[in-house]
Amino acid sequence: MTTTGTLPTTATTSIPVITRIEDVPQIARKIVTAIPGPLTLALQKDYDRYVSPGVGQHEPIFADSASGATITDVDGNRYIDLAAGIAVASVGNTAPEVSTAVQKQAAKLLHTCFATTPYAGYVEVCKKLAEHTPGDFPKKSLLLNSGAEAVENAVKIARKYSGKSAVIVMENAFHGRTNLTMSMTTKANPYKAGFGGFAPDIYRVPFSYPLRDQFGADGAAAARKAVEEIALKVDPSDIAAIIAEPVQGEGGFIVPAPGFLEGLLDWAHKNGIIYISDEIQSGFCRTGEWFAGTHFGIVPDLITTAKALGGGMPISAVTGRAEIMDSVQAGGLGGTYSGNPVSCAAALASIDIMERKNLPARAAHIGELATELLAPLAASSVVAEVRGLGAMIGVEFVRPGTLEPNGDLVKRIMARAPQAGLIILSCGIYGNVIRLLPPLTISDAELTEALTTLCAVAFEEAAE
Ligand code: PLZ
Repeated sequence: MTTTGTLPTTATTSIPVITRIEDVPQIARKIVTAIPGPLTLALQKDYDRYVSPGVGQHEPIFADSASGATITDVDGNRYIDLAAGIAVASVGNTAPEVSTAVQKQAAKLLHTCFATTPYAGYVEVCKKLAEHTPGDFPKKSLLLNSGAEAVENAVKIARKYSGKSAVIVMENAFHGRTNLTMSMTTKANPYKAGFGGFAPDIYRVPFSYPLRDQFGADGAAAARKAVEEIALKVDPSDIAAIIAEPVQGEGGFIVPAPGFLEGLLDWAHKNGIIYISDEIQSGFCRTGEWFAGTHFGIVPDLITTAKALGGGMPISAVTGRAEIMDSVQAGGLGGTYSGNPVSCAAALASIDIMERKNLPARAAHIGELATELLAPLAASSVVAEVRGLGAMIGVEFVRPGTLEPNGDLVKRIMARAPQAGLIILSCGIYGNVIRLLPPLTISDAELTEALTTLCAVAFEEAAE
């Protein structure tokens, strides 16, 4: 049985909506115990005793296995994965080609430290990065382990090349949890509270936020304002780099208005400033292009990547103009484990899947289907906006009929999602955005089941 939505809507047409979770048939999902289940509860006891609470825990679930677009917990409950381990499992969870490549590599060569004894996999990943990242000029790469490390190194390289130190970051940015990248991140809680002193020489200016800023769709005007603020805060001749996520991730899945990034990049280049694009979350096919900046015609000088690159194994990269990358002295960059052979094998297998399955096109399709499926939510008075590029989709919740952020509702939806068989994430400076990052290999049927369920969860929670 389906029930028609009863919430006040801002749209004039009424879309038939399933508003009860139990009315959505479980096909890909399979919830067989109370959530959390008995084995989960037993594990939770040890977790509480032995794991640092600083890590945080979004869901009362312990994963046992994962395949494609589903994750199965230790109690045998199966969830549709709309998080992909924060945009990592873009080629699918435990993709067989990635697992096989990892197993083969693990049996052959686990580690040498690339700087000590190089191996082919690292070089091949750098070649693929040069091919797929934007820009028709010679490019070189440096491989690392995490996103934060990539951002740290991009800043180091920009400083070395330019001989300057100031770094411009965006309001709502997230760049990582190390001292420098935490300092570059906006949100105090949970990322910065109590963790100072922070790194110096970082200046923050507004990012385009079409829903909330005064410039709306006029990205060029938003860029002029940002540039004006930069020049007030620091002399342009002291700036090494400007760094921005082309679509902000943790900050709220914010897609800047057309003209904003272009304006920033143009100003950077006119002032001899290196432009760094942080594509750690938005990169590798997620938005319907290999890299999100391409939607805006952005060709950065340096680009940071991680997450989907490794298909589930830890690896990240800084890729950039050869001239800039060549400015660093030997031994100034890297690390013991950076570009580990097994991670490189995983990255090569992942990139191969992205190429063969044309995952940018798949991401674009997911975006279109998701927009249709989320239309009932978009029309509801508790949602200000459903936005995104390709398969990077945010739903921003507000108090009915206002723009006042509704983080409480998002918390309730998040708490309910596991019982409904969904793995989802929130984001946003006010914690009021549900973000959807499904594996790009998710089937139309799985996506339909997941988003119909999500709408039902949101409607049930909003009606309370
Ligand atoms: N830059 C744009 O999205 C990681 C982390 C969320 P690491 N984002 C998800 C969390 O709770 O820690 C991220 C990102 C962008 C940098 C990073 C940092 O990447 O691999 O987590 O270090």
